[in-house]
Amino acid sequence: MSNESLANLLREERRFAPPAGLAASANVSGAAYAAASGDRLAFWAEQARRLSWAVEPTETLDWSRAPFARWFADGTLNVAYNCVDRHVEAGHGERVAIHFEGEPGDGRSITYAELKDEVSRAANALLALGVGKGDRVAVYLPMIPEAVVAMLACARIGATHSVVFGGFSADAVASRIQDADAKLVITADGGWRRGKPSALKPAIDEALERCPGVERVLVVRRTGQDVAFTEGRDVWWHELVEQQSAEHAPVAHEAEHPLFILYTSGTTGKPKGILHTSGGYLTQAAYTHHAVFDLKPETDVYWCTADIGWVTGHSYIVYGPLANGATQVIYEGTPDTPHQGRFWEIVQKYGVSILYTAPTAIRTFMKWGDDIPAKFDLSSLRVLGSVGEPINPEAWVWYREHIGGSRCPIVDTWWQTETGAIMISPLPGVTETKPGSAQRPLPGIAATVVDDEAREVPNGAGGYLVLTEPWPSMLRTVWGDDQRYLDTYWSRFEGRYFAGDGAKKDEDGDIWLLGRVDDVMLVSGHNISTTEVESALVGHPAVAEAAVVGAADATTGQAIVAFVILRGTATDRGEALVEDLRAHVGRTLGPIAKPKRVLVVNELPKTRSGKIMRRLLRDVAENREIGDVTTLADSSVMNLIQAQLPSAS
Ligand code: 6R9
Repeated sequence: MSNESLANLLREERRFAPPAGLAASANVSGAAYAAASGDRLAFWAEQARRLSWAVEPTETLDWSRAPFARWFADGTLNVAYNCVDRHVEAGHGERVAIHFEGEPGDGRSITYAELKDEVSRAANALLALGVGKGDRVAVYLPMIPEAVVAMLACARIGATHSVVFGGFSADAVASRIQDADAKLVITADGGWRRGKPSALKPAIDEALERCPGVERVLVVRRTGQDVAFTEGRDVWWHELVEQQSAEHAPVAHEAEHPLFILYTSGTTGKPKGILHTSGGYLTQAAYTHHAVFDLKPETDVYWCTADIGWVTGHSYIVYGPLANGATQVIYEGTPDTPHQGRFWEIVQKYGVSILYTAPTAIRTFMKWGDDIPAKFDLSSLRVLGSVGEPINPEAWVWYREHIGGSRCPIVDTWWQTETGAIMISPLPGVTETKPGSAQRPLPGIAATVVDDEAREVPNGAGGYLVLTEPWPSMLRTVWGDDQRYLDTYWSRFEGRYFAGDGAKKDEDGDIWLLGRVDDVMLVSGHNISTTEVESALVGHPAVAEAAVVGAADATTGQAIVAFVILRGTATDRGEALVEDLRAHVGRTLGPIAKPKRVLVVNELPKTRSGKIMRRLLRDVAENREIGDVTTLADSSVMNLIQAQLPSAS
C-alpha cells in the first residue's frame, strides 16, 4: 500500500467539542495521556489497583520472551470475585447488575447480591460435574443472564471458557470444541429470535457425535422446546444449579491463568483460538470501560447491544462493566421484534444513559427512518459508542442527531478480539470528535501507521495500523499454536503487532481506520480503501448502506463494484440513481474512486457481529461460485442477492 494512494481522499471537516458538563466531571481528563506516556508501565500498574488482588503484583510486564507477554505475573486474583463479590462486600448488593429483557417481553432484574448467589451455585454445579481448574468449558447460549453466570462460574473455579456464537452451525461448534478440547458444554434448549424459538440443543447433539472428549452437557431451559436428552450426559441447569449451595469461597488464580479462548473466524483456514488470561485482561477491560464510557456506577444505566459470543460481549457486557459495578441492560433478541422501535423502547424503559452498538445497526436504523426513534424518550442518553467496523461519517452524524439528541459525545472504539479491550478511541470528556475517526490511542497504548518498509508515515498519509508496545489485555497466543501467533501478528513488521487493518493519519495525527488490508482495492495502480468509497456512498441521501469490492478487470486490474441498500425514503431506484451515485462518489473522492458498477440490493452478507463479508460479494462480482457462508448471520442472504441482480455482465 503506497502512501499517497491512501492519503486523505475523504475530507471530513465537522468537529464536535465534548459537552462542558461532561468534561467538567469526566472520569478521565486529558492529563492521563501525558501521565501514561511518561511511564507507561507505572500507569498500568496503577490501573491494576482498580482490581482486588489476593496477592498484589510487584512485577508489571515481563517481555523477556517477546512477543509472549506476562503481565502482573506474580499477582493472584479471582476474576469472578472482582466482578461480583467485592461489590456486595462494599455495600452495593442491592444495586441491579442486570436488567434482563427477553425478546418476548419477559424480563427480570438481578442485583449484585443475587448474581453472587447464582454464580456461586453455578460454580458449585461445575465442580459437581467434575470440572476443575484448567479444564475448558464450551458455552453455546442465547443472550440470557445464564450466559453471564456461566462465564463467571468458569472464571471463579479457574476453568477456561470458550463461548461459541449461538448462531453458529453444528460444524462450527464441533471444530471449536475439538480445538479447545472442552470437557463440558453449557447450552440451552433454544433462544428467542425474531419472534420464534430458535433451537440450540440439536446443534450440540449433532456436534457432540464428533467430540468424544465432552463428558457432560448442562442445559438451560429457555424456550420450553422439546429436546432430546442423552442419559448420563445431559443435565438440566434448573435441576442441578438450583439445588447447589449459594456459598462458594473464591480461590485466587495466577494473573496469567487462562481466562478464556475466543475463536476469530478469519478469512481462510481453521479458526484461531485467541487466548486471554486474567489479571492484565481484567485491568484493561475495567480501565477502558471506566475511561471511554465515563461510567458512573451509582447513576448510569449502561447497554451494550453486542452478542455474548463476540469479544465485545466478553469485555463490555461481562468483564469490564461488572468489574466496575455497573447496572446494565441485556437484551435477548433482534432490534425489529416485535417492532422497529424496540431498542428505543428499551432505552426509554430502563433510562439507558450509555449505549454501545455497531455501525451496521446504526445504518439499519437510518434505513428504517428517523421517525422511529423520534417516537421515544431518549433524553436519558449521555454517551454513545460504536464498534466493529469503521463508522461512516453520515452514520456517525445520524447517530449523534437522531439518537444522541445532538448532545451526546460519540466514542468510535477501535479494537479486536486479539487486543482484548479498546485501544483507539476518543475520550468523551476530552476529545473534540471527528465523524468517522477513532482518533487517538488511549492512555497507556502505543499505536501508529507504517508503510511497507515499517517506516512511520507522516501526518496526512496512509498505510498499516500497528501497535508498537505490549498492552495488558493483549492475546497471549493462539491456543495450541504459538507459531501461528508469531506468523499472523508479529512477522509482517519486526517487533510490532500487525493488526491487519489499513489506516491513515490526518493532519492532526488522528487515526482513521480504512478497513481490512485484504479488502483494499487496487484500481489502475491506486490503492483505494473500501471504507472511503462506502462512506462516500452512504453520504448520498438515497443510500442507507453500502459495501464495495474490487472485482478483477481486464483494463484496470480491479474495478470497483458497489452494492447499495437504499433508504426507505428513496423514490428513484433506477438507472438515473445509479448514475447519480457514481457521479457523487467521483465528486467526493475523485474520478479514480468512481464505481464501475452499482448494484441495488435489499441485504448485505454480514457476520453475526455485523461485519460485511466482502469476500462473498467479490465472488458475486466476479461471477464465481459463492465461497464458505457458514459464519454468515443468515446464510440465505447470498441467494437473495444473486436473485436480485441483473444477469451477470
Ligand atoms: C471489537 C471487534 C476486529 C476488526 C478490526 C477492524 C474492525 C472494529 C472498529 C473497526 C474501524 C472501529 N473494527 N472496531 N474498524 N473502526 N471502531 O470488532 O473485534 O470481531 O475481532 O474484529 O473489526 O477491522 O481489525 P473483532
